[in-house]
Amino acid sequence: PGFVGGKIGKDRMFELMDGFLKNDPISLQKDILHHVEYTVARSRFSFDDFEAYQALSHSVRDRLIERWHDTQQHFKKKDPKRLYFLSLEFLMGRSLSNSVINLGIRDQCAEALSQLGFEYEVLAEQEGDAALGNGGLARLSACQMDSLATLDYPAWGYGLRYQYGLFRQIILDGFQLEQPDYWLNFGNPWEIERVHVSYPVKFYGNVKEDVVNGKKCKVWIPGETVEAVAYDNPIPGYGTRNTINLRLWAAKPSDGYDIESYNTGDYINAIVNRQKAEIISNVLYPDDRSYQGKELRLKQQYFFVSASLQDIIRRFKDVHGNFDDFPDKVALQLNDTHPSISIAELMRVLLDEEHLGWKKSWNIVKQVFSFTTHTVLPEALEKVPVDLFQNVLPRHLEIIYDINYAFMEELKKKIGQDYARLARMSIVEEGATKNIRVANLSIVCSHTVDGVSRAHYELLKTRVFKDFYELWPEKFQYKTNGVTQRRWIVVSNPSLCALISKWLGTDSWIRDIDLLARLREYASNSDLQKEWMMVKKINKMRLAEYIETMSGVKVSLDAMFDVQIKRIHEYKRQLLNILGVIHRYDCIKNMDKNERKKVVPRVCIIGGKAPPGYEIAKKIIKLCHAVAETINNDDDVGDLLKLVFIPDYNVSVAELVIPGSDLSQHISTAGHEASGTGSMKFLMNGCLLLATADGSTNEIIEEIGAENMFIFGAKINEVLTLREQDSTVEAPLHFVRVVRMVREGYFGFKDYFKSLCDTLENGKDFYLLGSDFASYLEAQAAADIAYVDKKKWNEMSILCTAGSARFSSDRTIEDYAEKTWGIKPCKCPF
Ligand code: T68
Repeated sequence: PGFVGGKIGKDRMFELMDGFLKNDPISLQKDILHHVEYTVARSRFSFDDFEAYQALSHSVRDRLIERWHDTQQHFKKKDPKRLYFLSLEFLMGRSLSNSVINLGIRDQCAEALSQLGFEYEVLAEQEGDAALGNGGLARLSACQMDSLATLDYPAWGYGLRYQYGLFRQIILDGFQLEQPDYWLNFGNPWEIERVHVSYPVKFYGNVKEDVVNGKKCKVWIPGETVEAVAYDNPIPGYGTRNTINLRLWAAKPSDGYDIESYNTGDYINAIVNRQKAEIISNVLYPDDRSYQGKELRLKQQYFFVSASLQDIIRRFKDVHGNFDDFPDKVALQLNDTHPSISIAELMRVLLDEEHLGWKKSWNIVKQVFSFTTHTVLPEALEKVPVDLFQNVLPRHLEIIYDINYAFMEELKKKIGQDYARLARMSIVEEGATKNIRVANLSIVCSHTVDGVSRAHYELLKTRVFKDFYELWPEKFQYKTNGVTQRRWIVVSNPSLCALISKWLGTDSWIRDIDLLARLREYASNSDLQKEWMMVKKINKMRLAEYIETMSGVKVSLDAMFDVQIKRIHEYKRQLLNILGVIHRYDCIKNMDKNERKKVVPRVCIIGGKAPPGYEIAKKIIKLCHAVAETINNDDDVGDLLKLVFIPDYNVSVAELVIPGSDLSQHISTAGHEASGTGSMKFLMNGCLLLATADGSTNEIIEEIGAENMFIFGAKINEVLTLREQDSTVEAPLHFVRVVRMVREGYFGFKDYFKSLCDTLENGKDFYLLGSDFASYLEAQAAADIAYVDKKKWNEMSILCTAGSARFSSDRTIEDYAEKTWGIKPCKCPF
């Protein structure tokens, strides 16, 4: 469509608008003051930091909107194949700093503000953290959106606009308490409400037979309808005009809702009932990896999937007369199984609404979906009880049964009467309660199944999805995860960013990460090393101040900052870390004065949220606090050892902590972390890794070299055997001793920690802390030795950054675009 601007014409319109917004400091200043007065509605002579943040954000938002419009117009004109990234979780964190960096207006904003008497950094700190996700999976989605925009791919993200994000973690007497995160309280300048983009989403009811055009078909008569309203979040690329969209859906009562109550005159109750519709998008489920049987969770999944597909199909039909081209124009990416009902939903739309018939519909469906799985734990695979499905989505259940029937028939032809294998592969799990296995549905109906690291892929092939791999080996691939260097170096570590650009003589690495490898040449250059160390020191100072504010503990900058930040889970083994700290403490206590002089001082930092219902994880947090209380108040130990827990870990906290770390721990029991992406952020920031050979670590070893890391512990293929031996092999004495200290109440709370100790002893040590303990301590000792040799340490640190290029999400996304989605860049002209 051409220009629709009324009678005045395009040129006059531009004149009136004064062209595009300008990015010099004066123009920015004018815009900021304009927004202070007319958007924030404060006097331009009196506004505070938060109001200045709001006005600045709106000024940045205006610029995002211009680019967003141009990009969408361009996509529309070119009509390329588009990727739709479906994810129930996005951990975006803050948007201001990221946006100004990607728009290339950071310095201009800072200058504009400073003349107005404000400091850019202070304003950036005013922003809350958008935490619409749990952990790795959700932050990965955010990093991938940044790469999709930067690399000019015609892509959109779809998700849910939760009113409550991931709970806030409060620590009271060392115990975790959860508080609601009502993140929208202070407004959200980064979203655009689209009151006119809304779709009805149906639930419950029953299915009837009907005849359309002389052909039998099914009609779903819903029992409830809820309206999905779009909120658009512009995602700007770096060094490009392209700005893509993250469309999040909010639930609103539908107009047709409960008409009967109105008619019966029960006006107040009718309104109250209407309001209940909003519950669907109220709250993000904290990941306890067991949503089985939760009706609201299923409704959330279907709600966002149904609205997204209606939107996608409408956009497609605007341009295309029939569905033949659909697979050439649309790629649908399933971020884990959470959006997988979209398979049945697309099938339903094509069958029941477009009347394309089974064969044609199925032929389309199986060409458009790709599925990425993020877990190795079989118990984390989603299942939905058939009864629940039947009640909430009766027509979808029928369709899934039909898909399964066809699949089982095909399978029998291939493998014969191997009933055990047929039962394992069936989408429907038979048993006391019948379940839909969502992963099986996703594999059967997707053209590609991706793992998130090579090790993960091997486990998928040989264990988790072995039956499916043997049937369709060509479907299985992997794309090792990556993180965006824009957020994790440029935004969060500006000093390092400047240093890298200075030594490379260019800042092109921000878009072309492979250039980082050239730092290797200078790894032993003493000038670079000096500057490198200075940058680390500045970041450690910032972190030390934060630690003191949050926990009251003063830490020495000469100490090695040793960090483990991630969700708390037994398999991630924060407990191993704490037991290691206890061992270190115990050793120091038993040293004489001279021996103590040789100890490398450490600040051990742990942070992360435990799922609210996960008792053992919560006990680990409490243990950390109890041990910290003892160590940090022991004058005997002083600066030689500190243990601190950083509360309410989130994206913004990570941005502060990672640049200030010397060493970071990624110590999951081998074979349990599908990939891990925290390690990549530390690596980029020149922080050394102490890690097990799990998930993506194996690939990091290939890039950095084991000699520049501290690798320990059992390998993936040793874990099963070790587990069988566990009850017969004695745990090392050091291990027995530290566990006994906890068990016998050295740190207090003896009764409370009993069940935690029980997970480690008497053959129950499932995550193999005992059998990995000795080699863990060796790796820690090696880190101490390396830290003393500053030259060596700096060289290793530089080599970490230099070797991190492979772990940019730019590489991951290019791989997906080419091998899984079949999409090409579509660059909006400047
Ligand atoms: C993580 N998974 C993996 N899941 O644990 C991690 N799960 O190894 C990997 O690097 C990362 O995904 C990215 O691929 C998760 O974060 C969840 O958060 C989750 C949420 C709901 C239900 C199940």
